[in-house]
Amino acid sequence: MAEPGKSKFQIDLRRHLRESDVEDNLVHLICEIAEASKYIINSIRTGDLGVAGTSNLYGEQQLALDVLADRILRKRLDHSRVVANMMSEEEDEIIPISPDCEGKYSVAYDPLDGSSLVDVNLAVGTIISIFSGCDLLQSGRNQVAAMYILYGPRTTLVYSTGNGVHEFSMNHLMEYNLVQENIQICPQGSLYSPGGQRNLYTPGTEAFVQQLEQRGVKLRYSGGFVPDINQILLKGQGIFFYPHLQQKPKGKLRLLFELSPMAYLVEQAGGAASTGHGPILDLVPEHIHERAPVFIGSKADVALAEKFIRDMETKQSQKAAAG
Ligand code: AFP
Repeated sequence: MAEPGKSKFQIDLRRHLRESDVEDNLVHLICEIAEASKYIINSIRTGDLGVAGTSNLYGEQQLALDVLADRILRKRLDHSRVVANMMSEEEDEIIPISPDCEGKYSVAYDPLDGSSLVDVNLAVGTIISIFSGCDLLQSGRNQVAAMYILYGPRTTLVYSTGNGVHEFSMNHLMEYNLVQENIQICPQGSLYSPGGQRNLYTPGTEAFVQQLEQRGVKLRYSGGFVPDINQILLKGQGIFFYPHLQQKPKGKLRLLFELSPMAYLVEQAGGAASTGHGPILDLVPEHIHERAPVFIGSKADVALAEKFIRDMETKQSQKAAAG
């Protein structure tokens, strides 16, 4: 990718997209989102950490930063001229921008995932899922791109348009320059990120975690989906899970805004993303705020989680049948 004698690290985001033959309107859209992140960074660094006095559809109190980040992204997408529909985790309904779908894209986004971590100075991120045309209620396998921006000690951007996963870092001029291309995840890892409450795990998940611990796998969990997934991508190994819990069969994370885009990126990097029973990307959302359980990361670890869950469910149904 880099010209002879020119370090690939001087390749900025727009050039990388163009040299990867990404369609012009999609190049423009991804670069507009990257531009918006510069204003979101500023709001994180200097913004009001208080509450906005409103709550989202989930009844979760919206922080001023949630609302601010949402407004920044909405304005950019609205004025981009290439968006047909958009949907924010912070909003109740799909926001129509243009009735003309031809050559346009629809975007589902979580403007500031993990925002409650900002006031304890932990890393947070923006998650983006992009479909071609007007329809957002599609299987995640139909995404044409997914990306996230991670606001941590460094601000980094990771994207895929279906030809590998590539990481960029923001420099002192607030430009995103290429750090690495074609990130790959090994089949088995040595770290795990267990979300939710362990005492509410179902027997299959509990048995899977005990096996990880017996194998000496290390626990690494920040409480932020973006940094926790970024860790697995950049270390090239590991598994994150926010499983189905007793009385919460769907877990916590949202399919459209969080799971589908991250599953797209992780599968592009050679990993896997499952509900515990099958691929996340095969799910077709019935409504925009659908949740799903998730096991995502190193392929063999995800397959092992599915096996523990399947075997335990078989045992339980046999026990029930035997009365
Ligand atoms: P918020 O966006 O409400 O802070 O939640 C963040 C999140 O959706 C995701 O980023 C984390 O992986 C998950 O919640 C952590 O949930 P627990 O705090 O229940 O472990």
